[in-house]
Amino acid sequence: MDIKEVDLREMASVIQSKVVLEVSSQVQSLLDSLETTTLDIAVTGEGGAGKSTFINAMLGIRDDDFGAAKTGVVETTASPTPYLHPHLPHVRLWDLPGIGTPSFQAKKYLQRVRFERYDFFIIVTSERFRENHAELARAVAAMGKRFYFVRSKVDQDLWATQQRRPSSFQEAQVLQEIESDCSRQLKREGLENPKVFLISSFHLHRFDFHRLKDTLAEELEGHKRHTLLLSFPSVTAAAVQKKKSSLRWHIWKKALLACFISALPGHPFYLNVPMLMKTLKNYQQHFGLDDASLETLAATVSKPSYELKNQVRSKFVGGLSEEAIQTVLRQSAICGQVAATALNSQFPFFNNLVAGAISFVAAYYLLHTALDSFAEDAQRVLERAYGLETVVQGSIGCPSLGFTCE
Ligand SMILES: Nc1nc2c(ncn2[C@@H]2O[C@H](COP(=O)(O)OP(=O)(O)OP(=O)(O)O)[C@@H](O)[C@H]2O)c(=O)[nH]1
Ligand SMILES: [Mg+2]
Repeated sequence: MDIKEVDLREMASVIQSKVVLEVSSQVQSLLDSLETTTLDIAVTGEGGAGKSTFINAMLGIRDDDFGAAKTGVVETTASPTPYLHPHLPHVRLWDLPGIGTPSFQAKKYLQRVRFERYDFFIIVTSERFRENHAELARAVAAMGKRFYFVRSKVDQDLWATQQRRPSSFQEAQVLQEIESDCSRQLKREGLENPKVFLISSFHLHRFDFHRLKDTLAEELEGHKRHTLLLSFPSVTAAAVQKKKSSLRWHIWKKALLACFISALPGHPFYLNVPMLMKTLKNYQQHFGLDDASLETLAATVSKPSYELKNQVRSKFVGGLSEEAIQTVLRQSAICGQVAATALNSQFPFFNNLVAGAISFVAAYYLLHTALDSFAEDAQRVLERAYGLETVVQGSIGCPSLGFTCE
């Protein structure tokens, strides 16, 4: 594995002729700003539309987990309530009060829920979009924020339609009808090109969830995009790859920092292993390979959790000891001798830090190898969990209700 050209270029622009301490603090603050980037997502709609269930599904937690949004309750949330992402405390999904009353006034509503704190709004309905939804969307846009429409519970629609017309039932056609109907309603209310996503919170890997995630990521910038890609569950193979690419982008910073810290006066001349261990643990969580995430996924797809856990084969999973990491680092350093030499020739800066440079290469290789193996595991887990359903459309199972909508 070579050190990527793009990484070398970015490193060069940070390092230039600076001294170790300056570079180290610049890289640290780059990473800090990445890790503390906030993402505040407002989820709104009428009472019972499925807002809280959608929030829990996006956070990858079960309705009865600690910290989950309450679902299926009669009374609607009275004031905006934040739900924190289990691994990314700066990501919050806000359950907003319902918008269903006839006297609804969008501007007042937005003032009351403090619209300015949200990055964007998701407007949910489980039926048709109505005047209130359109009015809210217009007011959101007038305040300089983006909005997206989610038509929830489409699994229910499919099932109901199949019961009504079993002989002519075609899933793709029903989905198309729902989508056209939603768009037509919103256009009638004066919204041009509304973005509507069909979702089932019980089957996030189906329908439009991946498209919603891609659209949101495209329309966010820089750190927020990275945060969004990490925070949403990866329910398709393509989503796993996007998450991997987004994490890969920052590996050189982690590796450089680990090597700089170890090269600073007073530090023994080896890598900052605890920092690397923490990074590996974070990767594992981002790919949903930690125990809690695997248990949740197993419960969602009604499979025994050991079936999913058996798909996790990376040697980096499950708290590697410092010693084990050191061994891997030593192996990586040997593999990376050639790259280390190349690195020294590009950055004369490293000449005085030969051991540091080798450490950099070792850390860089370690993180790349770990990321690749986590992504492979995540892909295997998805395949075992959803089978061929990792393709986006098709038949849906409704295990909790004891029937199959095929
Ligand atoms: N079949 C199906 N049912 C869903 C889906 N999403 C939510 N539900 C069900 O719809 C009911 C209401 O869901 P909630 O998430 O509590 O709805 P809400 O919008 O938060 O409701 P309020 O807080 O009362 O406004 C619950 O019984 C959910 O299980 C879905 O995607 N498919
Ligand atoms: Mg609710």
